[in-house]
Amino acid sequence: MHIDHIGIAVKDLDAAIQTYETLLQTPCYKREIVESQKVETAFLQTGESKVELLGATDSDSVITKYIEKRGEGMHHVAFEVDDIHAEIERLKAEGFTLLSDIPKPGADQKQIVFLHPKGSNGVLVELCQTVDE
Ligand code: CMX
Repeated sequence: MHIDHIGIAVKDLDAAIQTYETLLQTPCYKREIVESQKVETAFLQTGESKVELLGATDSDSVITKYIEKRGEGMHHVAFEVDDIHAEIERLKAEGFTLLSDIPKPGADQKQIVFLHPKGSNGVLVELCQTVDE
């Protein structure tokens, strides 16, 4: 596993893109709506990893709920894996709570699955695997 990206929940995606473009001195290279998650994402490359800015597209998005409860901030850490199905089985056998047994389409050509933050010291962990489009 390696860290693919860090997800940051933001209220205003346009403003956050400007902030992180200035901070990282690199342009946002992709914006993408993920309908199934009710989020709009924006990606910036930093070294071998990425920052994923996450804005809600709907009032019942998990990002809306997250910001209402905890404010803007670090939302999840995503680890890239070679075989997401094998990792799901391995982590289930180790006692982790997976939010789904089946990977779902995420942004940036990924299949994704989440581990509940209660089982990983308060951090929402995403596993992702790059897929061909
Ligand atoms: N990081 C850490 N803790 C989190 C969290 C997060 N991102 N989101 C919620 N929590 C905590 C809450 O603070 C709460 O803690 P307490 O019980 O101590 O108050 C607990 O988890 C339960 O939270 P909740 O508000 O009741 O929310 P739900 O249980 O309904 O949902 C979660 C929480 C993690 C299951 C849900 O947010 C989820 O399914 N997330 C995965 C999907 C997702 O986040 N998609 C957006 C990213 C999409 C992408 O990258 O493409």
